[in-house]
Amino acid sequence: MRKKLNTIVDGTLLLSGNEAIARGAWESGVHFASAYPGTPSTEILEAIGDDYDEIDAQWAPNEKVSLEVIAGASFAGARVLSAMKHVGLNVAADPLFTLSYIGATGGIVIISADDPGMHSSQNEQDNRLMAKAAKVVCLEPSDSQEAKDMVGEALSISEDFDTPVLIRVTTRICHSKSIVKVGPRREVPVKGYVADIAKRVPIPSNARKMHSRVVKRLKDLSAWGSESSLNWIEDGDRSVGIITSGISYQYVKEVCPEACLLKIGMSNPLPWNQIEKFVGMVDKVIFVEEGEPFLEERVRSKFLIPAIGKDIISNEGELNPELVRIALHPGTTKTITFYEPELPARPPALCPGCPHRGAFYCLSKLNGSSTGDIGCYTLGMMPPYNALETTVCMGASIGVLSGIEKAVGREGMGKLVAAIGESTFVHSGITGLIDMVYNGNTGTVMIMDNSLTAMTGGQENPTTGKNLRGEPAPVLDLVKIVEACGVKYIKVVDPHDLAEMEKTFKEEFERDELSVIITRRPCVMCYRPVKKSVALLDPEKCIGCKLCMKLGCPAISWEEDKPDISKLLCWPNCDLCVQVCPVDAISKDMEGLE
Ligand SMILES: Cc1ncc(C[n+]2csc(CCOP(=O)(O)OP(=O)(O)O)c2C)c(N)n1
Repeated sequence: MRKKLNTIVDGTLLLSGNEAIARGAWESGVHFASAYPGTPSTEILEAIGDDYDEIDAQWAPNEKVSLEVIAGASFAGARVLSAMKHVGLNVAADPLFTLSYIGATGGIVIISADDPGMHSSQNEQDNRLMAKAAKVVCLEPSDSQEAKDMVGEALSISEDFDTPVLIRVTTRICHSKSIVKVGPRREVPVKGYVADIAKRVPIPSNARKMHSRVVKRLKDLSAWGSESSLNWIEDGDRSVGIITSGISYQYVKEVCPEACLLKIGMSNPLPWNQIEKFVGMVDKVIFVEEGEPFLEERVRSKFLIPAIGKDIISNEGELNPELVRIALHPGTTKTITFYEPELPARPPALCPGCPHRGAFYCLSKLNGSSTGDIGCYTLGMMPPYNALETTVCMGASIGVLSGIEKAVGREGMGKLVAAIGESTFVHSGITGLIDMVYNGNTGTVMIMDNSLTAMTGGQENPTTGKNLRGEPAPVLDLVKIVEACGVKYIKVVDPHDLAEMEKTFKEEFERDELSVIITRRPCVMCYRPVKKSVALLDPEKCIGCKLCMKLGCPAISWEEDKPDISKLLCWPNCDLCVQVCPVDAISKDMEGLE
């Protein structure tokens, strides 16, 4: 459990955007929240779980389910919040697009945490476009204060206009801290469930009416937005007017504090009357926006004005004040230099003692490999293993493996298995496995169960026996689930038992039927043994064969002609190097270090 929030000084708190969103949910009477972890959104639900007991909060197995459960709670008149990273909204897109038609009984706020610059994501995706496609309101905060306030605004809009509201934040907003004025919780009674078939069952005859209502809703919202304090004009030198939103607003303010600008807080639907007023005020418009030319394309398609945007600001990566300064004042020579310390390049690596290491070591030793998924084990792609060859999206490893088999047959597939973590398997791997059973595939799926959603920082999931708040929860039995999918050959193996792991792969490569290997050992970062036993090298016995280097363990480095094992990095309960050394030169000091 985290500590409770820092004490309020004069009614303020220093909060990250994520903590501010959690606070906003609490202050505005949210009753129920659900999320699936994903950077940079994860801390929103963690903060609710840690600090706000009045909100019933829970992890969902995936984002689609998260949105569906909050939809249900909204139908019953509760105020609700669902949070996810940008790619999570793709998973939740199916309910989102229809929920837009159905609307909200209790206010619905959905947080999409986008990741420009791909600090920890597989793509850059500007979910303002998703909001537009789904025809839902999109709000864009530019600091923690707005992030908090916009949750309350979003819930009111949602209830007043009968629509889900998306709050689109970005990594920089989620993780930076700024001062936030806070207030008490406002209790909002749950309205209660009242059946309304015409409103909530979009068979075509109902859905057509719903669609007309949505079109009108967008028009009404646009008119409302022009009067709302969500969007504002700051007057200045009118030879150039800047239209901006989100974090870009802060960069503009830093670089041109006196600029004439239009700050868009509601980017879907756009406040057209206000925009018309603004473009009429200025000689030329510059769009400063991170990501896609969302504001630019829409405004330019409506008003024939001299304007520039993406021709001077890239749609790749994150913006920063320096990039904005160069774009707005190209002639200036004074550059702000941030002295970045020169750090040695450090490729990502599985942690010392990581349970995934044994599996990838054996796979690569046998010249096998895997179609991969998204989790810590994606690092199986790195040398020295080179044992993971594809990653598409969460859950795709299994479908990709079966597709390869369909294309080139069992022979052509060779020693390829699907590698997927237990959280990802529950998220969206199960259906791929069912597809394999149903369609007669013969490959091997390896579920790498480290009893935690490790990559996002160690969240609980339905297999771990604990809920969001760390309280006991029923354990989803992976073996029984896999069995129930129709798989006959299932083996649970400790990936740190290298002999057994190798034997298991060999057996499954030979087997002409679908099988599942569950590699089971807890994540070392989250389940730390008390005693820290360390590996010791006997230099007299070492023959310099470098087999231990093949483990790719960060604790082992090569020094001239012998390995060096760092006592600091060497991990308790791991003896992989002891197992691979052919001459017993490595032993484990089980007495451990203090
Ligand atoms: C649709 C989607 N939601 C969330 C994420 C964030 N994310 C990346 S990996 C991962 C799960 C990792 O857990 P697990 O599969 O158990 O593997 P581990 O990291 O524990 O080895 C999550 C939630 C994502 N990339 N895509």
